[in-house]
Amino acid sequence: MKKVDLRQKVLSENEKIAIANRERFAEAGTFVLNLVSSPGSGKTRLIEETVKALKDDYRIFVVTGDLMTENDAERIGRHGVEAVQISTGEACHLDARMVDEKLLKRKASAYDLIVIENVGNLVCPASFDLGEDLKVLLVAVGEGDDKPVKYPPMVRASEVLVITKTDLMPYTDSDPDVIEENALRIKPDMTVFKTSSKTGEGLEQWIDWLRSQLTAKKPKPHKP
Ligand SMILES: Nc1nc2c(ncn2[C@@H]2O[C@H](COP(=O)(O)OP(=O)(O)O)[C@@H](O)[C@H]2O)c(=O)[nH]1
Ligand SMILES: [Mg+2]
Repeated sequence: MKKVDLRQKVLSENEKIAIANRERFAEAGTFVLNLVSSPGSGKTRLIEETVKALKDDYRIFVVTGDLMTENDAERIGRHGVEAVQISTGEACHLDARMVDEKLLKRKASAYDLIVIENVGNLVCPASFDLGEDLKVLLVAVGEGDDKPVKYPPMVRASEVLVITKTDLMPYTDSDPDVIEENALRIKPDMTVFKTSSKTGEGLEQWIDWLRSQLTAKKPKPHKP
């Protein structure tokens, strides 16, 4: 009897849509980030800080994914940028079709930067390309310095590591340098930032890097 690999089929369907999404973003010159981490590592908070820093210079759209609630989109929407929630129900990740559906009514060319906050989970989102330019992995101080070596597929899938909540260092036995070393053991060419959304530490470097990426994708953005 012939065995059919259903998982492979689902992934290829996702890949097709991801390729179409990526082409659309490339045509529009829209830079797209896909933020992945455990629940509570500070994705929404980092997006809030990013939006505050960039919203006067760039047209930004945020897509947030969670199983339930519109909380994150509401938090980000308060800063005056467009934010929509995808409630995945029981799904542990966003897929390319969900992102495509959220963008159908909004032309990608209407935005310079799209930030996608994936469902909090260090496993499933690694396997699903959404058509983004880069996956950004967040690991918070205090969540376990060995997280990168426990979840290597997520590290391999990500180009950037943001070590968050550095302000918590005095209260934990966690060391951001150890988190960084563990990630670089899996993927030596990762770009690494160490940030605190509470004190602002390291945010300037993150924002400067993001500006350089935006300029590389579209040299002359339309101001909002
Ligand atoms: N002390 C501190 N708390 C933070 C920082 N970033 C996020 N938090 C808090 O950590 C909790 C989870 O953050 P959130 O952004 O919702 O995480 P998400 O689930 O990854 O989106 C919230 O109470 C945040 O206010 C930080 O840099 N320092
Ligand atoms: Mg969140």
